[in-house]
Amino acid sequence: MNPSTLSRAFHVRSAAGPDARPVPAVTRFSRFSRFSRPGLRVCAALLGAAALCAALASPALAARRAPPELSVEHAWIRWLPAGLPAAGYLQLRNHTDKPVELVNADSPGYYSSVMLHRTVSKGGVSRMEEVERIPVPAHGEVRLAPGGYHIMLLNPKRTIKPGMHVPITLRFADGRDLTASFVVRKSNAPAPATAPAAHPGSTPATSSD
Ligand SMILES: [Cu+2]
Repeated sequence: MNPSTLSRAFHVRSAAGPDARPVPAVTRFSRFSRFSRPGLRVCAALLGAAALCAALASPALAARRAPPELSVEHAWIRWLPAGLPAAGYLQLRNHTDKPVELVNADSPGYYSSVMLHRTVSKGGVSRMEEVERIPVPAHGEVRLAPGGYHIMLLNPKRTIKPGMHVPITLRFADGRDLTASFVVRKSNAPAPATAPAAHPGSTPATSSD
């Protein structure tokens, strides 16, 4: 122990109060000589704590690895020039035992108005109508695709171009929400091929542009 260490030890002991006396150096060294047994006990305690931490962490790891309850695939936006309304499409899967309902969507920072729409054809005439909810059956899926359900995107807040990725948050009747990244495609681009129902996977909840 060098002099500065000793002086620090003395200082700490003195700070305990005016009556506190510094421990003689001999006593301190004798403590070091007996350090091996308490040291082992400390190590054992640390190992026990590590094991406890691992046991506590494993449920969290399992939860992280669990498949998502809802997932989005093939999310894309059919883009039109000059800030015209665009439509968002996706394949939405419900992996739970209960049906869910998509009731809203928004895209803050990208579109100031987002609605759920459906294209309906009557007498050879197609028109769009707003829908309050889009049901997704238990262990089932719904496809939002041209000619049917879609997310209507109006009044872009910034310039949207093909190739960009736009985050859209899907809001469900039970309070859940899911943000997916929609790739912007030209208006004449074909719809991406949708996967069969058994195909696992999801769109990460991230965005970039
Ligand atoms: Cu529409």
